Amino acid sequence: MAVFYDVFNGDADGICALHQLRLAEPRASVLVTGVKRDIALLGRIEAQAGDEITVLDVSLAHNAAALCKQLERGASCRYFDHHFPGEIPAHPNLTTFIDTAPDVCTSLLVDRYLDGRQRIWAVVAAFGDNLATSARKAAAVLELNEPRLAQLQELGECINYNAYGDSVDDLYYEPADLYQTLHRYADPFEFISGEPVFDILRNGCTDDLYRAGELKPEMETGHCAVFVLPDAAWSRRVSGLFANRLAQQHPRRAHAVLTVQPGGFVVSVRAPLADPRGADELCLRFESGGGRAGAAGINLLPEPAFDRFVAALMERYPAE
Ligand SMILES: [Mn+2]
Repeated sequence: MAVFYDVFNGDADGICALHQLRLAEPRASVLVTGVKRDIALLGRIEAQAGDEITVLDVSLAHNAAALCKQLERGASCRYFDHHFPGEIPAHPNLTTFIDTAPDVCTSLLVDRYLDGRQRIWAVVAAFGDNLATSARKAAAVLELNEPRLAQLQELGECINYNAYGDSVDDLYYEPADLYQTLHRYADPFEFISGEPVFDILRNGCTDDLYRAGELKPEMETGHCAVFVLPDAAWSRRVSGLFANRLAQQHPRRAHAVLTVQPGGFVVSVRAPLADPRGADELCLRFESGGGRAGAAGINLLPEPAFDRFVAALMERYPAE
């Protein structure tokens, strides 16, 4: 019997993309996911002829070799993503929905595919990916009032928050479990008002953001700022959301949030929201760097490279 594999990023965009798709096309499937940083997900499966793989919100560039193996074995694959794909393999069993425009996320691509049938979850995801303008645009037809939109934003942020960590040990919930809990709710407002998992995430998020908010920037100009978080589980959980919050508070400034880890730092970069460009270029100048124009990162910046990174950030986002 054919097996369905759902391979998705463990962040809000990945989870909401799959949620939309499986609300529209219910199907028992094998779930393959992990923390946000776990992106080499396709290598974890061995699909056979006739099996169907759906991939959501993980870069094809990091999965191309594994994807080709699955296709050669006779599996078929639908691939939805908004990260830089590298060269897209040409294969009759591969269908791609890839768009790297800075104002789309994978859930908005799935929304396009579904003609907006589960739109509200694309709104949640876009808020989670810090694409508030796109989220509001997508939400227009839903005619939600401002407090409701704010609730969806908080939900997106809380789901997203749960994906950040070095491993699932840092997280409140394994992303596959969070997806399964969420998937019982077609209506996000019921999840918000009735699901204890949401309260736990919201409280965790508030506590971690409070701690991060106590930190002073390591470096700050009118155009960029650097924050360094200590080597702790709460730092790893909150680093992405903290970076997004900084971007919202200072839309003309670029931000780098560095989290200390043995040997160096994990780096999250956010380009200025007012002109979301350059984060990927900056990070690609360092080994293990990658991402999108508006949001990018470096998996391990060695400690001696700290000054070089700060200089590169200031050079990319100079004071006029
Ligand atoms: Mn995404």
